[in-house]
Amino acid sequence: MTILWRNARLATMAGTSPYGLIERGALLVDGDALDWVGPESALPRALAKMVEEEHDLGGALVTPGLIDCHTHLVYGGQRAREFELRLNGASYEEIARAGGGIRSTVAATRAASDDALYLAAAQRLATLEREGVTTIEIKSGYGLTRDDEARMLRVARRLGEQPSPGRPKTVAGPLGGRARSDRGPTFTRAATVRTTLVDAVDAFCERIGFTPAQTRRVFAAARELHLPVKLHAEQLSDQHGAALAAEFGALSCDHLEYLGDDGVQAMAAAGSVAVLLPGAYYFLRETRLPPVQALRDAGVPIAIASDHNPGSSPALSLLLMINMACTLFRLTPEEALRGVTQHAARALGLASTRGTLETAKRADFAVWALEHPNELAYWFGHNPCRRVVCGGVEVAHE
Ligand code: DI6
Ligand code: FE
Repeated sequence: MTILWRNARLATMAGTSPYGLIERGALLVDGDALDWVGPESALPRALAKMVEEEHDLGGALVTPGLIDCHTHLVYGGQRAREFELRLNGASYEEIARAGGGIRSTVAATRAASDDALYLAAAQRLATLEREGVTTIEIKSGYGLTRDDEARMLRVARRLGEQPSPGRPKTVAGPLGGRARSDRGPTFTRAATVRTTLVDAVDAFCERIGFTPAQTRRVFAAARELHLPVKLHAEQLSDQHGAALAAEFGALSCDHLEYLGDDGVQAMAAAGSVAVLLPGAYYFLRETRLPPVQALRDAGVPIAIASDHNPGSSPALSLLLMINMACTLFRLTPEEALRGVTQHAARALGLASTRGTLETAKRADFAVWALEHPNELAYWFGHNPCRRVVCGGVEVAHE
């Protein structure tokens, strides 16, 4: 089926012009891919003849489908009580050390059935999708035994591959098999057994997570399995995790509030993406800002994600993260939008097929009741997304 989506203002996010804007643009979709992208007037006659269905978008803004490149969408329970404790004076790290925090989510996740995990995550996913998200990464890491990690990963795969009726075509991005606490060796075996469930390996390198030495062991195991790595690095302290991850050619290093200049340079040399997570910064009431200007100066691509998780970022709006990346981290609206499209795709190792509107990439895009892409950073608490197309198929929303 060849479908023409025409009369749109396209923010392709390709090339170097602002937002890759194309006025009165058109997208020709063949199956799940973009067959042609450009100004409507330039559509070659031979291609125009092949059009079987046509949609006039009435001048609406179209962007690539948004990509949430760092989430922990699958877990049991929630941690509102912990939020209360923090507001009564306890710190995030204190709660973790006292056996709450991450460990309480591990217990709730182990206790939940597969279906309960699936249903809760599917609802969260539907919320993200309604804002134009077409690709997400889901990390495991709340199982911490071989079987429980595999269970989380199977639920994540099911979210991507078996959409429920009426909610067609959700695409799950790479799953981060991810590890935490002092259980590195256990996790490593889990990854070994279940490589078909894992697209990348992540770890939480922190005083309350893996030590750098344990992280190195996890990464060494990932390398043997030819799996790319990424890292929760320098969120609460500088463990020089980003430099370690860069040694392994990390796809991305995420959080980075405490990243030092050595880390910035190592990431630049390795080509790693800096994934900034304003939801976690905000929800933990962090005051130390990630070194945005140093990352820019070094030419490190910056992505933005929700980090959706029950402890440090129960956020289910990538649009709000775009706004917060601008207000809290001082990204420009264009940088923030590249952060959830082009650079987010790169953080997942999917830059060749997703993240921009270009010929031969996947037909993933969102239609907005907006005039200009800078409005995606401007409004907050408002969802101007009108239509979502994922893999060439329009996603129906109730
Ligand atoms: N990812 C993590 O592993 C921690 N923060 C983050 O961004 C822990 C999340 C949690 O508290 O459950
Ligand atoms: Fe995270």
